[in-house]
Amino acid sequence: MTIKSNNSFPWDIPETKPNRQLSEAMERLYDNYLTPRPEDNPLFTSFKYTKIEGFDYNNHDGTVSRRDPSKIINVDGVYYMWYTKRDTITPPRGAEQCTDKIPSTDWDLAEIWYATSDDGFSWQEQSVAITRPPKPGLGWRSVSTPDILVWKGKYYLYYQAFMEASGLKGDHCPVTLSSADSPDGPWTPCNEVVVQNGERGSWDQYSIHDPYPIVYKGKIYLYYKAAFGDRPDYLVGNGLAIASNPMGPFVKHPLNPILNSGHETTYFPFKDGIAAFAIRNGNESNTIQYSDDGVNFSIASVSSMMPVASGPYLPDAFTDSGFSEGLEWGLCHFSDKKDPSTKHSFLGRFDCNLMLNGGNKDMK
Ligand code: AAL
Repeated sequence: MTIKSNNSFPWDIPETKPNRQLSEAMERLYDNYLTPRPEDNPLFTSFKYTKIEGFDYNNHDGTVSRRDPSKIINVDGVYYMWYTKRDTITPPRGAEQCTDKIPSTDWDLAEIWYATSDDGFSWQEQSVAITRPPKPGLGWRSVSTPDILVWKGKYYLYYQAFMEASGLKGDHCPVTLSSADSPDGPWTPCNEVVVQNGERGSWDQYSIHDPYPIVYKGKIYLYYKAAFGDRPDYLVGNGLAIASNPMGPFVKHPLNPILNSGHETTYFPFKDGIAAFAIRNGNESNTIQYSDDGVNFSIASVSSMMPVASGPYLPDAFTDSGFSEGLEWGLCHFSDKKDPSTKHSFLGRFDCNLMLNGGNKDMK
């Protein structure tokens, strides 16, 4: 007798294990056969990448960089996105050779700019949104890696505020914010640290990177990345800090780190929980994870070629609707090997199928 597996396998499998020796693969199949196949798994997807139009990418000498795009929002039919832009007299030359004009890293001596689009494929760079304040202002050396929060009709940009050249001691920085009444600005800096580095000896003592706010359970859930030790490519983790208003106080979750892997942060409301990309670093890199409480994540699927430093378009990132369908596209880092001018820019749009009822998940 065979039973219809609920995984719509192309073939039925016997209800009970045959009483003969099985290969390890067939043992695993029986042990996990209720686990959905990737193609049927709502939190599995592959990714497709498309070069975006509109930015001037003739930057063969690395003096200009665009990177670390924010989440994308849509206001009155226009898509908005903020990102790190560096435009310096030389390419990055490392901590030993950097000066007040020569950057140490790709995100040193940077500002935060924004761009708009009608279709998500062709973008128009608008202007600078956040400039560096004069020394010793917060972020005087560099402001980078922004993300957006829309809260009670106002707009908030959270970003890394460097008080020294990245790389001098490490990639050390806290997070601050600027606010505006319109996505086109003008932006007013709060001139305070809103997510503090951890105390001495804590996992997030050196850097609070990639601030990523969404609204969940009536509060602001701000996810971030930090590195155990002081090298950003060392053992990294993601943390969570929760606040009742954009200026904080942001209270770090006692279970931090809440992801044991992952570099830049990408989280999205999914069903009544929160899903996450773990990319680039760690034992669980290249996984898509899910939590039903925004804190305790487990691996939902293993993927590949995941978007690096992605800024997804999430229509319900701030609606706190209690039930979300998922994610379909966004922007990310994407260098075209054939085109050296893309080395310091994100040119990529990613498309995926992380929609709850999105059908076959294997992007053709
Ligand atoms: C990015 C992010 C943070 C780091 C650097 C710029 O990919 O992880 O922003 O500081 O790299």
